[in-house]
Amino acid sequence: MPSRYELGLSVLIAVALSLLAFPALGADNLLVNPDFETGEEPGENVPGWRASGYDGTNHIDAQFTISDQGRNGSWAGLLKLRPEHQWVLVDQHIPIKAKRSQALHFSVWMRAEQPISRVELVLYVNFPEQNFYDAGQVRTRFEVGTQWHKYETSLSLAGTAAMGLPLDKPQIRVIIQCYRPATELYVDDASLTLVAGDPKIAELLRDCVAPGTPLAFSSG
Ligand SMILES: [Ca+2]
Repeated sequence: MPSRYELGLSVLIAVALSLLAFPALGADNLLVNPDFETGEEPGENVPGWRASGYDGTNHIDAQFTISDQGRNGSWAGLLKLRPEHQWVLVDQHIPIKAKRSQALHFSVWMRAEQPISRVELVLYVNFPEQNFYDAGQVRTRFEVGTQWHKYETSLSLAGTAAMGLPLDKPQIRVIIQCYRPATELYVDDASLTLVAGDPKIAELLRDCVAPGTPLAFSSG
Protein backbone atom coordinates (compact mmCIF):
# COMPACT_ATOMS: atom_id res chain seq x y z
CA MET A 1 0.00 0.00 0.00
CA PRO A 2 1.43 3.44 -0.89
CA SER A 3 2.43 5.61 2.03
CA ARG A 4 0.82 8.96 2.65
CA TYR A 5 4.03 10.57 1.35
CA GLU A 6 3.85 8.59 -1.90
CA LEU A 7 0.18 9.46 -2.35
CA GLY A 8 0.92 13.14 -1.79
CA LEU A 9 3.80 13.03 -4.28
CA SER A 10 1.65 11.36 -6.96
CA VAL A 11 -1.04 14.02 -6.50
CA LEU A 12 1.59 16.76 -6.82
CA ILE A 13 2.95 15.19 -10.02
CA ALA A 14 -0.57 14.84 -11.44
CA VAL A 15 -1.30 18.51 -10.71
CA ALA A 16 2.02 19.60 -12.26
CA LEU A 17 1.30 17.57 -15.42
CA SER A 18 -2.21 18.99 -15.74
CA LEU A 19 -0.81 22.53 -15.45
CA LEU A 20 1.69 21.73 -18.22
CA ALA A 21 -1.04 20.36 -20.47
CA PHE A 22 -3.43 23.27 -19.87
CA PRO A 23 -1.50 26.50 -19.46
CA ALA A 24 -4.76 28.48 -19.31
CA LEU A 25 -5.92 26.60 -16.22
CA GLY A 26 -6.57 29.07 -13.42
CA ALA A 27 -6.03 32.11 -15.69
CA ASP A 28 -8.14 35.12 -14.76
CA ASN A 29 -11.55 35.27 -16.40
CA LEU A 30 -11.80 38.79 -17.86
CA LEU A 31 -15.59 38.77 -18.38
CA VAL A 32 -18.16 40.49 -16.18
CA ASN A 33 -20.85 38.14 -14.82
CA PRO A 34 -19.46 35.16 -16.81
CA ASP A 35 -21.64 32.60 -15.03
CA PHE A 36 -24.88 34.64 -15.28
CA GLU A 37 -25.44 34.32 -11.53
CA THR A 38 -25.52 38.11 -10.90
CA GLY A 39 -28.97 39.65 -10.66
CA GLU A 40 -32.12 39.51 -8.57
CA GLU A 41 -34.30 36.91 -10.24
CA PRO A 42 -35.04 35.00 -13.49
CA GLY A 43 -36.76 37.05 -16.18
CA GLU A 44 -34.69 40.19 -15.54
CA ASN A 45 -32.10 41.48 -18.00
CA VAL A 46 -28.69 39.84 -17.50
CA PRO A 47 -26.34 42.35 -15.78
CA GLY A 48 -23.01 43.04 -17.51
CA TRP A 49 -24.10 41.88 -20.99
CA ARG A 50 -25.64 44.04 -23.75
CA ALA A 51 -28.12 42.56 -26.24
CA SER A 52 -29.01 43.88 -29.70
CA GLY A 53 -30.56 42.60 -32.91
CA TYR A 54 -30.90 43.26 -36.64
CA ASP A 55 -34.03 43.01 -38.82
CA GLY A 56 -32.33 43.14 -42.22
CA THR A 57 -32.48 46.94 -42.43
CA ASN A 58 -32.11 48.39 -38.96
CA HIS A 59 -30.48 47.53 -35.68
CA ILE A 60 -33.26 46.80 -33.20
CA ASP A 61 -33.46 45.73 -29.58
CA ALA A 62 -33.22 42.16 -28.33
CA GLN A 63 -33.98 40.39 -25.08
CA PHE A 64 -31.32 38.65 -22.95
CA THR A 65 -32.69 37.59 -19.60
CA ILE A 66 -31.78 35.46 -16.60
CA SER A 67 -33.08 31.89 -16.80
CA ASP A 68 -33.12 29.26 -14.03
CA GLN A 69 -32.31 26.58 -16.65
CA GLY A 70 -28.52 26.88 -16.25
CA ARG A 71 -25.97 24.10 -15.99
CA ASN A 72 -26.11 22.09 -12.76
CA GLY A 73 -29.15 23.94 -11.46
CA SER A 74 -27.55 27.35 -11.77
CA TRP A 75 -28.78 30.37 -13.71
CA ALA A 76 -28.06 30.91 -17.41
CA GLY A 77 -28.56 33.70 -19.92
CA LEU A 78 -31.48 33.25 -22.36
CA LEU A 79 -31.21 35.04 -25.71
CA LYS A 80 -34.51 35.29 -27.61
CA LEU A 81 -35.15 35.99 -31.31
CA ARG A 82 -38.44 37.53 -32.43
CA PRO A 83 -39.82 36.80 -35.94
CA GLU A 84 -38.44 40.10 -37.28
CA HIS A 85 -34.87 39.32 -36.17
CA GLN A 86 -32.33 38.14 -38.73
CA TRP A 87 -29.85 37.77 -35.91
CA VAL A 88 -29.35 38.80 -32.32
CA LEU A 89 -26.16 39.13 -30.32
CA VAL A 90 -24.91 39.71 -26.79
CA ASP A 91 -21.56 41.34 -26.18
CA GLN A 92 -19.12 42.88 -23.71
CA HIS A 93 -16.29 45.38 -24.17
CA ILE A 94 -13.34 44.35 -22.03
CA PRO A 95 -10.24 46.55 -21.50
CA ILE A 96 -7.10 44.40 -21.18
CA LYS A 97 -3.36 44.63 -20.69
CA ALA A 98 -1.66 42.13 -22.96
CA LYS A 99 1.68 41.07 -24.41
CA ARG A 100 2.44 40.49 -28.08
CA SER A 101 3.21 36.86 -27.37
CA GLN A 102 -0.26 36.22 -25.96
CA ALA A 103 -3.56 35.04 -27.39
CA LEU A 104 -7.17 35.43 -26.28
CA HIS A 105 -9.19 32.34 -25.52
CA PHE A 106 -12.99 32.57 -25.40
CA SER A 107 -15.27 29.71 -24.38
CA VAL A 108 -18.94 29.41 -23.49
CA TRP A 109 -21.40 26.59 -22.80
CA MET A 110 -24.53 26.69 -24.95
CA ARG A 111 -27.68 24.69 -25.66
CA ALA A 112 -31.03 25.17 -27.39
CA GLU A 113 -34.57 23.73 -27.21
CA GLN A 114 -34.37 23.02 -30.97
CA PRO A 115 -31.00 22.52 -32.73
CA ILE A 116 -29.59 25.80 -34.08
CA SER A 117 -27.69 25.79 -37.38
CA ARG A 118 -25.72 29.00 -36.92
CA VAL A 119 -24.22 30.52 -33.80
CA GLU A 120 -20.97 32.48 -34.01
CA LEU A 121 -18.39 33.35 -31.39
CA VAL A 122 -16.58 36.56 -32.33
CA LEU A 123 -13.58 38.42 -30.91
CA TYR A 124 -12.48 41.89 -32.02
CA VAL A 125 -9.37 43.79 -30.96
CA ASN A 126 -10.16 47.52 -30.79
CA PHE A 127 -8.10 50.58 -29.85
CA PRO A 128 -10.70 53.19 -28.81
CA GLU A 129 -8.09 55.81 -27.83
CA GLN A 130 -6.64 55.71 -31.35
CA ASN A 131 -10.15 55.48 -32.87
CA PHE A 132 -9.00 52.24 -34.53
CA TYR A 133 -11.38 49.31 -34.53
CA ASP A 134 -11.21 45.75 -35.85
CA ALA A 135 -7.41 45.61 -35.52
CA GLY A 136 -7.82 41.85 -35.30
CA GLN A 137 -10.76 39.50 -35.35
CA VAL A 138 -11.87 35.90 -35.35
CA ARG A 139 -15.37 34.65 -36.17
CA THR A 140 -16.06 30.96 -35.57
CA ARG A 141 -19.33 29.33 -36.57
CA PHE A 142 -21.00 26.45 -34.72
CA GLU A 143 -24.13 24.34 -34.76
CA VAL A 144 -25.70 24.17 -31.30
CA GLY A 145 -27.66 21.15 -30.10
CA THR A 146 -30.11 20.48 -27.28
CA GLN A 147 -27.48 19.32 -24.74
CA TRP A 148 -25.05 21.63 -22.93
CA HIS A 149 -21.73 21.70 -24.78
CA LYS A 150 -18.64 23.90 -24.50
CA TYR A 151 -17.74 25.97 -27.59
CA GLU A 152 -14.37 27.73 -27.98
CA THR A 153 -12.37 30.07 -30.18
CA SER A 154 -9.08 31.94 -29.87
CA LEU A 155 -7.24 34.88 -31.39
CA SER A 156 -3.52 35.63 -31.49
CA LEU A 157 -2.53 39.18 -30.52
CA ALA A 158 0.73 39.04 -32.48
CA GLY A 159 -0.66 40.85 -35.53
CA THR A 160 -1.74 43.94 -33.59
CA ALA A 161 1.85 44.34 -32.40
CA ALA A 162 2.99 44.25 -36.04
CA MET A 163 1.08 47.48 -36.64
CA GLY A 164 3.04 49.27 -33.94
CA LEU A 165 0.06 49.84 -31.68
CA PRO A 166 0.66 49.74 -27.94
CA LEU A 167 -0.88 46.74 -26.25
CA ASP A 168 -1.34 48.44 -22.89
CA LYS A 169 -4.90 49.67 -23.57
CA PRO A 170 -6.65 47.55 -26.20
CA GLN A 171 -10.31 46.75 -25.76
CA ILE A 172 -11.64 43.32 -26.62
CA ARG A 173 -15.18 43.02 -27.92
CA VAL A 174 -16.62 39.57 -27.17
CA ILE A 175 -19.74 38.53 -29.08
CA ILE A 176 -22.15 35.58 -29.07
CA GLN A 177 -24.29 35.92 -32.22
CA CYS A 178 -27.31 33.75 -33.06
CA TYR A 179 -29.09 33.62 -36.44
CA ARG A 180 -32.60 32.75 -37.63
CA PRO A 181 -34.39 30.39 -37.76
CA ALA A 182 -33.33 29.93 -34.14
CA THR A 183 -35.77 31.32 -31.57
CA GLU A 184 -33.80 30.98 -28.34
CA LEU A 185 -30.32 30.19 -27.10
CA TYR A 186 -29.18 29.36 -23.56
CA VAL A 187 -25.63 30.32 -22.53
CA ASP A 188 -23.70 29.64 -19.32
CA ASP A 189 -20.18 29.63 -17.85
CA ALA A 190 -18.43 31.91 -20.34
CA SER A 191 -14.71 32.61 -20.08
CA LEU A 192 -12.27 35.05 -21.70
CA THR A 193 -8.63 34.53 -20.75
CA LEU A 194 -5.19 35.61 -21.90
CA VAL A 195 -3.05 32.61 -22.71
CA ALA A 196 0.41 32.04 -24.16
CA GLY A 197 0.27 32.41 -27.96
CA ASP A 198 1.90 30.13 -30.49
CA PRO A 199 5.41 31.56 -31.10
CA LYS A 200 5.40 30.24 -34.71
CA ILE A 201 2.20 32.17 -35.50
CA ALA A 202 3.69 35.30 -33.90
CA GLU A 203 6.74 34.97 -36.16
CA LEU A 204 4.64 34.46 -39.32
CA LEU A 205 2.36 37.41 -38.59
CA ARG A 206 5.04 39.86 -37.56
CA ASP A 207 5.65 41.41 -40.98
CA CYS A 208 2.59 40.62 -43.01
CA VAL A 209 -0.58 41.66 -41.21
CA ALA A 210 -2.49 44.71 -42.40
CA PRO A 211 -5.25 46.48 -40.46
CA GLY A 212 -8.50 44.55 -40.54
CA THR A 213 -6.90 41.30 -41.63
CA PRO A 214 -8.32 38.32 -39.77
CA LEU A 215 -5.57 37.03 -37.48
CA ALA A 216 -6.97 33.57 -36.97
CA PHE A 217 -9.04 31.21 -39.01
CA SER A 218 -12.48 29.88 -38.23
CA SER A 219 -12.53 26.26 -37.24
CA GLY A 220 -16.27 25.68 -37.24
CA1 LIG B 1 -24.71 29.76 -14.28
